[in-house]
Amino acid sequence: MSKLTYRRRQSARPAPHSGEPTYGPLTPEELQLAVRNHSLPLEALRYDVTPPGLHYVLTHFDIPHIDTSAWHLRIGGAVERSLELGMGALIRDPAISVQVTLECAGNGRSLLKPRPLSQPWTLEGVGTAVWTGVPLAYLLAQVGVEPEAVEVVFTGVDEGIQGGVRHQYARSLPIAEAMRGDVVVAYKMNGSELPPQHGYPLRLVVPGWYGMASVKWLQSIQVVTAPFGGFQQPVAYRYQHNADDAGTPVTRIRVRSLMVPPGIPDFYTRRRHLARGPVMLHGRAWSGEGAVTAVEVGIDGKWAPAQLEKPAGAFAWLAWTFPWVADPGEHELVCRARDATGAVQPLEQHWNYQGMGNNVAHCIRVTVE
Ligand SMILES: Nc1nc2c(c(=O)[nH]1)N[C@H]1C(S)=C(S)[C@@H](COP(=O)(O)O)O[C@H]1N2
Ligand SMILES: [Mo]
Repeated sequence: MSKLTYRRRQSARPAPHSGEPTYGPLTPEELQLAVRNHSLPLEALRYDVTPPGLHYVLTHFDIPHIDTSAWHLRIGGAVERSLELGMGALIRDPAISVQVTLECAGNGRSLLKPRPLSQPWTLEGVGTAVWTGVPLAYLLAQVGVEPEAVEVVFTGVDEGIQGGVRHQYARSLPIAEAMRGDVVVAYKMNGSELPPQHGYPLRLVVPGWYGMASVKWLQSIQVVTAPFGGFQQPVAYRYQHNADDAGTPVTRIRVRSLMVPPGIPDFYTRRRHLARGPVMLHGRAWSGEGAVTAVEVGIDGKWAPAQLEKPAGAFAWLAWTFPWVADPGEHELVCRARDATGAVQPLEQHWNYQGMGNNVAHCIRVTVE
């Protein structure tokens, strides 16, 4: 892709993925993405910390194969002294562990009508892990950020073409977010080295932000004095009304809750079947904007508050429970959460051009025998 085409595409604000939103059956391209990028099976909401194979995965291009003996993290740009660090040096730096719920900004996309063509998530593009590594703020203090710095750009090893533009996956954070004490340059997930699909050997984790900010396979950290203009920022990950709308950037995770489906599933339809009588409903709730303050469960349209447990961290999901006495028939179970900003999950999906930040209430239909 020539520079000229890139500029024209940027100004025309193209669909970052693959054309106009559409109705109708999933395309072969969506299926191909769906089998590469898997979601959290809802029954795994039971775990406070998601076992790595059950945590959702989203990778735009290919999972790189990285030889750590040759790999270095470069830190530079508008800094007093640039640094190059191998894994050996990084693991000798002070470390922190943070328990964080990550969610893909495109979660819920395939439920939209019309549907933006991209990774076709239903509602399960989420997971919680304990990430261990060096605080980003510590590394930035080591290199000395120049006063005119405005953002920090994180670049992954992985390269591909999106929206006709060839690039390495890269995202930036405003300086103030990059300086937070809980943003981590992580080399461990749940106490073990990062699995290849989650960023081995090193990734960024930005608690509270949708997943796109947490750059995997980290290769460089560059402090910049003007806003980053790479593809994944001014073009992708925007709340847009249409292709020509510049939109606003996608940042923090909107409040959401999910429920462990009760009973047993039908193999093909996943419809739930359960026996009559008392049943404890379980689920999780999280928000990147502020603490979750309430979860309500609606049984056939009648709402009541769920019992909340304490989350393991400011940006980790909490567990909720709700006792229900199931009587024979067809029922609709819905959960919705509220956070400290007063935001509540909507009962209908918000539509936007890229299918970003949808946080519709979770609805499960059950048959009680
Ligand atoms: N280098 C790189 N980092 C990346 C991505 C990517 O494609 N390449 N995908 C991003 C997106 S969109 C999400 S939602 C999260 C997913 O993280 P996970 O696969 O560890 O769950 O990684 C982010 N970091
Ligand atoms: Mo994502």
